[in-house]
Amino acid sequence: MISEVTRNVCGCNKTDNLFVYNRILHPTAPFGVTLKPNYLIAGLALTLSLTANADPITVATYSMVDGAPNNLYYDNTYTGSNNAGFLSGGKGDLTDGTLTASVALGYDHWAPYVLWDGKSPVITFDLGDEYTLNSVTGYFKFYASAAVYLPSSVGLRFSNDGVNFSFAQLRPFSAAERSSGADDSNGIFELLPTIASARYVELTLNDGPENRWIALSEVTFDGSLGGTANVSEPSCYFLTLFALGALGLRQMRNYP
Ligand SMILES: [Ca+2]
Ligand SMILES: [Ca+2]
Repeated sequence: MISEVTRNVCGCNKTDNLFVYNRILHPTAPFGVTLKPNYLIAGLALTLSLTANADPITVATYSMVDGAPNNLYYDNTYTGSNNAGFLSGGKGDLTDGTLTASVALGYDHWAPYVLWDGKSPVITFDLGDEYTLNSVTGYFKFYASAAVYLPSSVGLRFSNDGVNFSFAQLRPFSAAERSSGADDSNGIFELLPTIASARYVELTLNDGPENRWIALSEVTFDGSLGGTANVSEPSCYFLTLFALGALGLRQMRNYP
């Protein structure tokens, strides 16, 4: 399961990092090379450098089809234009910093959320510049007794020009995740399966089998300014091991 607590800045998961950490504690680097402490420190610094520099990203604008035509289910604070229900050029409920809110007291309390009924909304976020993304977090609401559910999955695509999208990823929600929340509990989930770089991030909230409501209050992004080639988690992991191995080989040359 991918969750926000198992992903670090590098995009490697904690199991991968634990393995690297053990390699450092027990200094037998790849290729059977034994590392001296100064190289271990250098390797550790490199590992840390790969896992640093992730900060919250301020979304410039997002566009999407507005929520269900019912008062508070709209994107009530949206600042951009509304063209027959298509919102563009602004920000609103999904980026206003209100991550969660209780709706236990009734329908009047859904304002912080955008709700869609029986739809699979496509939301395109413009981050204003290209970032290497470490994390995309979605803040959903569970309320099964009011027919509010998680999506079945979230599709992700990425772009630097806002026109051509690629590097498609899918973040499915398991049955256990979809049934994990009681009424009015918050479904806070990591949505990014694999580290990616982009200026534009398109999320498709795929409607669940219930074909009913999805309620979303916020989407947050973490990463570092500047793009890299889209790399996978194993690539990240092997890059770290390769660096450690290279340091070990250099040590062999210096200390025959
Ligand atoms: Ca919000
Ligand atoms: Ca709203």
